[in-house]
Amino acid sequence: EYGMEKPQGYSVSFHYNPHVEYHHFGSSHPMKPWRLTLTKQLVLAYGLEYCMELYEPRPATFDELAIFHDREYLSFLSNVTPQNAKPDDPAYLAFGFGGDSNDCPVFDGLWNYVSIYSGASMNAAYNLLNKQSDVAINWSGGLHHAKKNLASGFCYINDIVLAIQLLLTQHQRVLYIDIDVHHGDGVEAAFESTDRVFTLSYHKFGIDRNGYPFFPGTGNINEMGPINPANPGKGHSLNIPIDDGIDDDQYKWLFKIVTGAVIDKYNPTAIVLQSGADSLGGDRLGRFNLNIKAHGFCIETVKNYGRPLLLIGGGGYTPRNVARTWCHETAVCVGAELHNNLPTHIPYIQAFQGAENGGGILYPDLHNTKRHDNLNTDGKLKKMVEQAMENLRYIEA
Ligand code: ZLS
Ligand code: CA
Ligand code: ZN
Repeated sequence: EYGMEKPQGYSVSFHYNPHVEYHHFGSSHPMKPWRLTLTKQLVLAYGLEYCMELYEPRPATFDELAIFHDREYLSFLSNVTPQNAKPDDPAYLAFGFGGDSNDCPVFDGLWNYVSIYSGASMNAAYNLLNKQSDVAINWSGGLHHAKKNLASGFCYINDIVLAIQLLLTQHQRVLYIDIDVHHGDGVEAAFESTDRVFTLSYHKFGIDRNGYPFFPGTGNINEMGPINPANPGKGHSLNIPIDDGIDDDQYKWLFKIVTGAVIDKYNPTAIVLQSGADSLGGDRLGRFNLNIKAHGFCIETVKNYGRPLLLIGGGGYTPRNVARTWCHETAVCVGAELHNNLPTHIPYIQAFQGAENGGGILYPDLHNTKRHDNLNTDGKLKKMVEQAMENLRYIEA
């Protein structure tokens, strides 16, 4: 049945509804669902579909989304269109749409878009629950900023929270790890009152020269969930604030030591990993300086713990490198090594060719696209790790 051997009893599933690709936030908006087309083309060109089970999930329903989100918010989201939107309607701004930044525009097919990516994360979670797969992947999800009644930072529905809620029906402790360059604030907030979910986010944190904090402005090392003696969720969030320009070796060291300590101490029975690709060097919005293989090292490290793993996308604003990274990480999951020369028969091969687009290879050196000096010294990172270890004291043995 399969073109390649897969390890006995180890299975990876890929949850993808291609209709997600055809949605547009607007021409100047950095979030490009089209990056998912590029990702899929690379995955298929390398033949990775023969190493995993493919699923085409249905969109989530209103009632499924209401397990986390407020119904009033969902009613608004499911009815608003570019034609009927009234930007002066108080509900419009109160629910996070439009505004000065216009991070969350109302676009054609918005409801369709959010139900498709959410349906895929939920389908992936069910696959883990049914033990149909050991690793379930949804690159279209990972929208970690959405709150129960608020759109924020390009995120309208929090598919991660919905998937974790499903995992909680069978798992006593779920670990959420977030390597997107932005703080995973929506997931952290959703589970701030429970000790059954531990959230761990690595992100850029700090005030820019222009006086604005890097979005969303939260996630300092001392933010660990409301420290109220009556809150069982106290101390069950760990934030790792990082400065501009962190390099491969520093990030790998930090990720391995901190994530390892959390997994050893919390001992989760399922893990959800948000793999936002905006932590790569050369990202349009990001500030870090990671190469593809250093980003993939995080996925490999987590996968090697052998717990049921839900792997989801997130940010990523230089589409050709998002596609390269998520293709590489799909290969990491199935245990395949990919040759550096891209297969020549890929549709959209031009997107990867030419010196400025990575020269037709899978692993271009993204340090070449460096735009941010490294402000992280080894000394500062060591201090932060010490603080992080202290923050784990609320986890009960
Ligand atoms: O984590 O930084 C912001 C908000 C503002 C409001 C004030 N003005 C002056 C600056 C922007 C504070 N928003 C961020 C959101 C980043 C969301 C990341 C999502 C995720 O990766 C998960 C998927 C932000 N950064 C960049 C932009 N917004 C942005 C850049 C360019 C544009 C075009 C479209 C829209 C308006 C012009 C836009 C937003
Ligand atoms: Ca993060
Ligand atoms: Zn991001």
